[in-house]
Amino acid sequence: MSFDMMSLPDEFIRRLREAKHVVVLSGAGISAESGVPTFRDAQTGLWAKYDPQELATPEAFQRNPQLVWDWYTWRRNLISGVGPNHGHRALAQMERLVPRLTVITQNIDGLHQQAGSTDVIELHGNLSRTKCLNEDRIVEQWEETGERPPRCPHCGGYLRPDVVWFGEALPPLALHRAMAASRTADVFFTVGTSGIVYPAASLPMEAVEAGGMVVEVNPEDTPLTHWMTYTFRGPSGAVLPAIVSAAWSETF
Ligand code: BV8
Repeated sequence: MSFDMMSLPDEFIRRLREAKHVVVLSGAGISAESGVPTFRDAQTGLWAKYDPQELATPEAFQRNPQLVWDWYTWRRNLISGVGPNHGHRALAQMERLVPRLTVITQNIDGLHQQAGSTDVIELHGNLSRTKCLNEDRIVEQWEETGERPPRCPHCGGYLRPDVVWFGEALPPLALHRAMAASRTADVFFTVGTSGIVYPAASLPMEAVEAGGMVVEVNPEDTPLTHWMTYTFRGPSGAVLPAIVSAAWSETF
């Protein structure tokens, strides 16, 4: 699906070109065109009968560690087979065209970094990292005995993915940096997020309060739409490249 560049208001383009600091809050939607199902889309196959919001909790891991471990293994294998899409790459390109661009992502797929973005704040962790449930420290190697979840080589406790589950605190430094970036954003994009999960969904309001221009890139309305200066309805893989072309076409 193409996106009509002509529908980009001149005022939007002017403020984007003049921006000293652009901030992007991304959600699962930006990875949809890479083939990664969004967090709230119906899950496929074996996992269709599970609610991701139920599985992504310490309680679920406590109750059935093997089920939760297997769910994340399925997701890790799915992510290992995909790459960044035009939306991720447009943000990596925009980073080279503005003085400073910070990507704050709720995603755990590492696709922004693969696309070339260098200032990425991972609010909810990263599925490529594994940590010990007891010691809460990253474990890079362990003995594969076939037991699922595998055991920590230091203490024998269960290993778990290094992601933030519902009811768990976000990494304090990541949240602090995300709040600080949002308060200094001249332009704040939300891209591909349903705006349901907190405290991530509170970040656009930080930008609004600080006088930033807030822009939603999403195919449908969300609870954040109300706050937006501009909303561009379409897939991020089409909208973001159109924005970069419209704002910096003379550089191509
Ligand atoms: C916490 C990692 C406290 C795991 C995830 C108020 C304040 C604080 C907390 C709360 C609060 N109110 C409620 C809470 C509790 C809870 C919460 O927010 N619940 C919600 C459901 C109401 N928050 C928490 O528990 C957080 N922890 O606050 O702890 C605390 C403090 C101190 C000490 C102890 C505790 C932790 C939240 C993190 C949870 N972990 N992920 C994993 O991935 O398995 S969140 C999960 O949802 C994913 O990370 C996902 O990214 C995130 C948000 O979803 P979206 O990214 O928006 O994805 P979604 O599918 O919903 O939407 C996709 C969008 O894309 C759609 O709009 C769609 O239209 C669009 N789209 C589709 N195709 C495209 C597209 N867009 C563009 N292009 C396309 N092609």
